[in-house]
Amino acid sequence: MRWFLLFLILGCVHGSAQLLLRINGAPPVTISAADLAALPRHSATSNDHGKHIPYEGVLLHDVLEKGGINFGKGLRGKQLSTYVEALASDGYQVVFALADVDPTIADSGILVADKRDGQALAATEGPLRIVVPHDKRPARSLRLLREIDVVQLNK
Ligand SMILES: Nc1nc2c(c(=O)[nH]1)N[C@H]1C(S)=C(S)[C@@H](COP(=O)(O)O)O[C@H]1N2
Ligand SMILES: [Mo]
Repeated sequence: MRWFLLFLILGCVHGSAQLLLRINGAPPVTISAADLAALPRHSATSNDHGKHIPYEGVLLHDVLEKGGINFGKGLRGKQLSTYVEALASDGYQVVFALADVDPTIADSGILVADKRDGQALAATEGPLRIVVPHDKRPARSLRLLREIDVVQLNK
């Protein structure tokens, strides 16, 4: 019973694989674990100081599309001065241009990953993290992903 409670508490602290998505200051919507599970799976390798680590998850592009970003036949106009900010539960933040996530412009393959080496992410980096496969240094591969904010600069 004591072990059961311990695992229950650890499970709650670690949290389920969900994230908040805020588009242009609107109240955030929750992208639930079920929403994520419904998206196509992709894999990518992160390059960590010469070590290649296999990750799996969903495309950041697909998460943003699910949240209402219309990529259409390719981004245009004000969408090209829009950025995507990823926020972690330790306060770390990184930004990408929305254009970097548009497959008609770049093959960035940026992932919202939930597995490393085929296993669920450890509490130190998950349950979700960003993986930027083509970066030479994993500085933008944000661990402990909590929220994504999409901000259009040119109103
Ligand atoms: N949440 C969070 N993510 C982060 C960081 C951080 O401090 N906090 N550091 C970044 C940097 S500088 C690097 S090099 C990588 C290291 O990833 P690793 O801890 O999986 O090796 O995480 C990146 N993601
Ligand atoms: Mo780093």
